[in-house]
Amino acid sequence: MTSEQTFIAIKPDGVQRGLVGDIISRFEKRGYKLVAIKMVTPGKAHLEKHYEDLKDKPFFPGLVSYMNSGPIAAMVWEGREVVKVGRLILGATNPLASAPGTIRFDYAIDVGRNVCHGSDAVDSAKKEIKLWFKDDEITNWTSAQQSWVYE
Ligand code: DAT
Ligand code: MG
Repeated sequence: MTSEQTFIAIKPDGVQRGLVGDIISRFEKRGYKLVAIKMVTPGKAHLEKHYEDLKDKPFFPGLVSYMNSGPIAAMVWEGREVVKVGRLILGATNPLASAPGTIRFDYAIDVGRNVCHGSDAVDSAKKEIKLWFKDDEITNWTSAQQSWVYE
């Protein structure tokens, strides 16, 4: 089975609004496998590093302070094409442009309160997983569902 991993985070607004269970459930029900999860408030420097590609954007300071405003549920999900599909489950960056049925359509309005993060490519997923998790925090397990999800 070809497989990959992605970094998915429920931002402070998603945690405060009680959306952790629903967001996890959407990935679980699709058949993806949760291989790492923790609640974390990693601080400004870590968040600036996470979003370093956006450091010149006018919204960068507000983005970092919003991300620093409470705990984040950080996760690694594994499965076939999970990077691309993870982004589809999340929906478009701007919730007002996102498709019905996506997390950002169902639970968000403003782009600056869009509830969740997902890696945008296999390479950035690898970088983000390394930034947010130590190697020994990522589990290696076979789901009992595996042969019911994959041929
Ligand atoms: P995504 O989170 O979909 O990967 P991104 O990497 O372009 O989007 O931006 C990171 C986050 O920054 C995004 O989730 C919300 C915030 N953001 C992006 N564009 C914004 C804007 N025009 N105004 C305010 N916040 C913005
Ligand atoms: Mg991004």
